[in-house]
Amino acid sequence: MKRWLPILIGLVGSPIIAFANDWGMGASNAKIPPPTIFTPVSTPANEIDTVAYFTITVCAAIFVIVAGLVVYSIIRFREPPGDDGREPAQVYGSNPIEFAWTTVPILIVFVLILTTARTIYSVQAAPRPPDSILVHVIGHQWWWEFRYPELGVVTANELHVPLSDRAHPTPTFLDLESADVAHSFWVPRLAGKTDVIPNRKNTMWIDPHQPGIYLGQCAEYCGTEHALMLLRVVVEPRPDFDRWIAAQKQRAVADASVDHGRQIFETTACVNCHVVQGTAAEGRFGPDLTHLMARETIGAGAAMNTPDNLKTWVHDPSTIKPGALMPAMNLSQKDLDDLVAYLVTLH
Ligand code: HEC
Ligand SMILES: [Cu+2]
Repeated sequence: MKRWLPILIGLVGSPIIAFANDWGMGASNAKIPPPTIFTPVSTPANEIDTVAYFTITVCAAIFVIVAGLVVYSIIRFREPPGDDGREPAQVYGSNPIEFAWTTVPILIVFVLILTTARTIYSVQAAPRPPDSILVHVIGHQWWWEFRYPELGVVTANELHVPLSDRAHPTPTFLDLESADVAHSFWVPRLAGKTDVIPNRKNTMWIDPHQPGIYLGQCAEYCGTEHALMLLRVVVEPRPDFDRWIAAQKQRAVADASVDHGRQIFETTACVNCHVVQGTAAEGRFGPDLTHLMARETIGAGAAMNTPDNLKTWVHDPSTIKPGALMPAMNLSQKDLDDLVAYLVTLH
């Protein structure tokens, strides 16, 4: 039993870890299909799906042949009753056998390399068409910043992109950069992982064929809250996407009933780390809050965006996301209530 234990833990443990990552962590994702590479809805993910199935098929065939030969040999060449126990004649240095078991694996590996290389090339070489969307993705510990330089919009953690019609593709091209350490941008149903490396610009693209919400996650260990550096991509038909862009471009309108909360926001350290367009808040260390309420989650998918969770978050982010790089703000209960009353007006 002892010898089997590590193997058993590996076999049972790795799927559990994978599932926990997909479904267990962060805000409730019950309605969103789990992220897997086997249900692709975008060309780069489709290509990966094809290579993955091809590789699995080749490996499965090798497994069946090798395991079959082993089982056959065990049964066929058992020691017969009354055997004298002497070794049978041994064969050394058979050139045909040596040749066969060297060339066949080399050929198989070569085919796998060529198929993979062709896929990588066809995905990476795709030119950027003129009517595509451009987004700068900036990885931060532990959240994602999304900037649309051609549309004048900045948001966080929930990337909105238009549906890409196969007849008239409107893909989204992503430039990926890091504000601190290495991260990796991964939305399994849309494309492969792309590393996000300090002082380097990597690129990738997606052309989602189906509207919906697609879950993603940072895929490169980047510190304490790596596991809660989630993201979602909201794919919507072009008119909805245009409406979202128009709404994001609007500036905050002062609502007199939440003046006190707004005052607290503007006179507290919040302004050093957050932007609210149209106010004194111009900090870029944390997510842009101009349209905070347009997001379903806070803390990069750590919790749903409800007034209660906002209160808990602003009071002490580490109760929701231990180690998050926003300090506990230690406001009085009244100030906290008023501040959150202001935040929930940021549509
Ligand atoms: C030292 C910088 C800093 C200060 C000061 C700060 N924050 Fe933050 N804030 C952050 C960072 C960083 C995050 C992202 C944390 C994460 O997701 O890991 C964040 C996240 C948030 C979020 C969640 C946004 C989202 O979309 O996920 C809200 C809301 C927020 N802060 C409000 C406030 C308010 C209100 C104040 C002032 C009372 C404040 N913050 C002060 C750095 C700061
Ligand atoms: Cu990470």
